[in-house]
Amino acid sequence: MRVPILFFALSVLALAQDNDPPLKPKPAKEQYTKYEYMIPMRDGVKLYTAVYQPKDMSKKYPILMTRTPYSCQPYGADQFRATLGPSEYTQKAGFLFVYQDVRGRYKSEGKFEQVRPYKPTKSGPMDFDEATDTFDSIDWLLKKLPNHNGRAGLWGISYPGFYSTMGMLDAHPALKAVSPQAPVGDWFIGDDWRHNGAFFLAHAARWMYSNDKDTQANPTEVRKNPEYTSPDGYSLFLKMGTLEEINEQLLKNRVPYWRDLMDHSNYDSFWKDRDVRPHLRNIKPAIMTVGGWFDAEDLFGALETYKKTEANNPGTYNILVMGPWSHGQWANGDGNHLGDVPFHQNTSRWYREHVEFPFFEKLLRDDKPAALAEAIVYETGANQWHHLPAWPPKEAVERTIHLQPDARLGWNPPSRGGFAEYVSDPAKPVPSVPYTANTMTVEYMLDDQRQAATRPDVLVFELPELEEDLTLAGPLDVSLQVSTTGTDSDFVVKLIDVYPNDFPDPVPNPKRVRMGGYQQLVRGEPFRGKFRKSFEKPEPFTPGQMDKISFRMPDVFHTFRRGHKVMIQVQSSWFPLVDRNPQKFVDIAKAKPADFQKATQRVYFGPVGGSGVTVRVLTR
Ligand code: PG9
Repeated sequence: MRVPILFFALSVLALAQDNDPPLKPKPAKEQYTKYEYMIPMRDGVKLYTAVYQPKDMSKKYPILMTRTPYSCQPYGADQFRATLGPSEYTQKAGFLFVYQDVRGRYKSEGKFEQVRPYKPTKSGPMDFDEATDTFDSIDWLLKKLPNHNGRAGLWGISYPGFYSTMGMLDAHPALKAVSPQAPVGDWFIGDDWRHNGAFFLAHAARWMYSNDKDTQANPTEVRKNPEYTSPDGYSLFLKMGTLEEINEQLLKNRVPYWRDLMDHSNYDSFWKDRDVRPHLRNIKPAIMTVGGWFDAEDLFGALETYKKTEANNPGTYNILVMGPWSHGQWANGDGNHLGDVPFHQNTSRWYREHVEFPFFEKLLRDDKPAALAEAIVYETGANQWHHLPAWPPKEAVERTIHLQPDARLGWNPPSRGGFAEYVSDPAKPVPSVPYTANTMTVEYMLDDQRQAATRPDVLVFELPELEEDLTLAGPLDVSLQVSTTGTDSDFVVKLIDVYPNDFPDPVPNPKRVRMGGYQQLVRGEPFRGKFRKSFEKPEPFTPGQMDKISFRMPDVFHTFRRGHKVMIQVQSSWFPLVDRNPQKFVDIAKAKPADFQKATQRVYFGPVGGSGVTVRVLTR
């Protein structure tokens, strides 16, 4: 919903820096008393809930709850979390902070289900889902806590972000403010495990190992990290081989959730039941969705949660915050850089103080919305916050960047047709990062792509050096004409900001990074070719025959500065970020070593029906 603040039309808050010393609230134990409860749900199952109550009982406080599958530890009424609530600002202000282990996790009773599907129709008064568990918990807290003010808020990052989204549905009337932060939206199309059907191997392997209770003898035990035998994930995963071998060797075939993912290679009801988007209707609380432009896990979910809530709930207070962040980077620290890229301001601290805190404080303590714009969005490349009346900006204009012969890009289709060709070899996939790592790294989404550009199996296309700043705001629509000599193949498309050769290095420069000619990834996504016609019913390619692949990459808000260049790279592997496509039409979860084969890929360009990326250009 458009927030009625007219002066917020495309305004820049250039002085958004927060150079004050960081706020240090009193230790939680001095300001709060902790209570532990087992709260009964409508079906009798009890959920472990910790309440941190301000010691000053002369006032009434709003409830601010988070629900987690990751444990509310430490347990015990005299054991305190190091910090309380979403930030130092809320901790200092005083809320009734509530932490709950979701159904079936750690100290809560019941059976856990990964991203439990929402049930739009309940089978009876005892039937439950995460929405009813949230409702029942708030209802109980309002009856039992002595000094609440009758208003509740809900927040959470990542998996707890998903539980926040669930709490928005059929919400308790006292639930006034919800902030899903990096929430899961759809696990097959763009979040966590699969992007356009391609499996995010390094992330899934680490997460499954650490988080599935079946890997732990004691269900209340803390999370463990995988026992990788090498820091070099590229050779480690390559040597393990197929997905079946990775399951055997790393997970010892003990993680049921991994098997679930492997049993559902196509977009079937397992995934569709977990797609929260169709249910984002009839939303009553105020919503602030928060995400990071470089969130490796749930960027898709954050953008989709905001957009679908906006589209389907015209009267609902619904705002979006997108910063230059990795997964959850907004919650801690200053947020003044990510990887090699500096932001020159304390973006995370600024957000916590000037956006998140007023959102909860005003709605929950004062019962009126804070003066926040509809879209508080950070423009990467130019390093500026904007307060916009809509996202994406309505004035952004669609234009297509066309792939051209001779490694060029152009704003018009080329006058002659042709193709660029490379051999993709699953035995030597393109490394996903230019350094040694055995997990998906938090900064991979803006890493330097120079090493990739040198590979013969990576196509590189460039626009001439920009004479004016070029700002892109909104989604990127990829359309490729391709052929492969195999029967299945991935196509990874990367939009890159190439810095000028004289771009200064950081001072100090402990990592000895050279920023001249840096190729900063702005957005990149894989597409698993067999899903080009349908995610439900994959189809093989006919070897050598031209075919079309089109898909949408998540929004960007990025300015390529004057003197920089726009680059697009196309490749068929991105390893070990994405599992290797055998390039043969098989169920990849069951692929055997002999299935993996080289393929010659062609990407075509031409006056009609060529390849390109449609962007939204913002002129100011
Ligand atoms: N992105 C992770 C996740 C979310 C939902 C389900 C499974 C994993 C997380 O960091 O919580």
